[in-house]
Amino acid sequence: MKPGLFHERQALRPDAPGADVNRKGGDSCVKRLDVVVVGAGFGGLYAAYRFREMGLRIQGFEAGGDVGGVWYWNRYPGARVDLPSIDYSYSFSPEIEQEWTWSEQFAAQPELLAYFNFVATRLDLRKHFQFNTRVTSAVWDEARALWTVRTDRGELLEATYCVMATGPLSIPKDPDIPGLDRYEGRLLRAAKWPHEPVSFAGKRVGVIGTGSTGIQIVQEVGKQAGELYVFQRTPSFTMPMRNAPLESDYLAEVKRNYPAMREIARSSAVGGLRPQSTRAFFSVTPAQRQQLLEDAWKNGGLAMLGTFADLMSNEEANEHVAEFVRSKIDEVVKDPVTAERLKPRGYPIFARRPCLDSSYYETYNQPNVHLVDLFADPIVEITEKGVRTQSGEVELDMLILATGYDGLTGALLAFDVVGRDGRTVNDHWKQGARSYLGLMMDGFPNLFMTTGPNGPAALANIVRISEHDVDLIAGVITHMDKQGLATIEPTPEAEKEWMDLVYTLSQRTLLTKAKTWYVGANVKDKPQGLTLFTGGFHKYRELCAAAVKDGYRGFAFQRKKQAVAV
Ligand code: NA7
Repeated sequence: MKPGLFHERQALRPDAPGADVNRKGGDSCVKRLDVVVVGAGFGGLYAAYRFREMGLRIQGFEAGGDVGGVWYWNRYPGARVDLPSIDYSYSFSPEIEQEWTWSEQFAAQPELLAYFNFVATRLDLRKHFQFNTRVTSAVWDEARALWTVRTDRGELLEATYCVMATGPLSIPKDPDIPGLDRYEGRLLRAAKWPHEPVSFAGKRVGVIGTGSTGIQIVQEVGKQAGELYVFQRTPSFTMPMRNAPLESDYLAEVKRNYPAMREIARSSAVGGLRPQSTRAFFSVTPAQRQQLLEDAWKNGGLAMLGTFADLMSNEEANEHVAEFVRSKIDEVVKDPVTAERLKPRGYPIFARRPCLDSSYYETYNQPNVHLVDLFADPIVEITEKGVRTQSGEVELDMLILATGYDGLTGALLAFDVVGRDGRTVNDHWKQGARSYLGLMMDGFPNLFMTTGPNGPAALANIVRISEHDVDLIAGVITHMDKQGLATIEPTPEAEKEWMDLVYTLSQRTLLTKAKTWYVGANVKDKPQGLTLFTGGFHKYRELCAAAVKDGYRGFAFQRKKQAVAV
């Protein structure tokens, strides 16, 4: 690895950002850094690596006990990524690409966590993080142009830059159902799963939630539980994953071709290798359409999304595809009443994150698995013994919550982030999350987000977005150092223009037509609206690159002052 860009020069400068200083007063010792990184998932780990290679003094904080982000927490049975493993991995290190070998097309959580551990160990990244630590506040110090950061362990740090690599899905959400704290059986949360194995054998188990997480849990726990009760409110569309082991010949070819494959991924709308179509749904005959959908169903994964170009813009085309999936439910599920209840209706397919399964619908043919349709029979309360719906109480030994996340904005709103003039992110986002390029907010100098709201997060490969965002931030920091600049932030006009673009593009897609975490519909009192850039990852990259090339268009800088008081 190359020595860092700033390393030698700054190491000689005692007043350089990054030098430890002792300050007199209330806080006896304040650690002075260049960058505080929050989160040790894909974004945070890469940020630590990249900034260290630049010679920056960094400190990372992570609430979990180790690296991995969502894959550290989500240890529930059946947890698995829904993108091909070879796509869902870092591209920044050819060494890692060559040394790591994926075993399955869609890796399960233990393998994903092993990957994180491998990367962290191989690049010696753990030393930059303090684990089991939550940042509780980050406050901008206008006079000294730096962030003061506090943690729940009582630390106080000062840093020129803050990078919030907090991820779009890191604040799990309990259901708003009365009585949850009364339940005396074993309560399990998908997003905070125990580290030791959980046995369901002979147990009466309930699962609330049938998004990606609930579906993965149901098909796995259904095999083991004595009785499984699935409490379903909105049914999801799910398609066959068709997971398979990766053959060594194929892997060897992948390893030979990684650079080209990554370039294709970076140039695509989804930041991945999934083929996309330019064909409009009604441009081919009904028989051809049917054949294309059948082929995609057989191929598995998200192939269905790549069958036609207009599935997310043409409601009629979308409904045809939805009906195709409903017909598949009829083919698999033997009981017609259950089949009917499992069929999603009233929102476009793919407007909620499409789920991938291996035996979800088949699970309902098992005599021990019971679907509770909460539209017909809503939950009234959780009792000491189980779940009471309108029709009666279901007694349960274990209750699993797979009820989703306060997505995109939850993590940054969970602690106090205070920018210029005492303005908080809560204030700034009162009417909905705002940002410029999904990366920065007006009034919050030197504070960056990776995979932030109003970027393409959730709609494209999160690893590609994370790498892109960290590289861009690294470029900004290098530029500022060279130019002697102290602060960067977006102008209000640039932020407004970006938000107008995000809104205009969102009106062209059907993504706004379902009640999902994408639009904030799953969190009470959350401002509603699609805070995602729907123009595609390739366009997002182009727009970011153009802004940088154009002299950091849309950003305002301030020069370093002569003397900085300590
Ligand atoms: P999701 O997709 O947000 O799913 C959460 C599920 O929990 C969904 O079925 C909800 O039904 C259900 N839910 C939430 N609150 C309740 C209450 N009060 N009663 C009954 N059911 C409830 O989260 P996931 O964790 O599955 O997936 C998140 C992302 O991870 C996914 O998009 C992929 O990117 C991977 P509702 O829809 O609100 O009727």
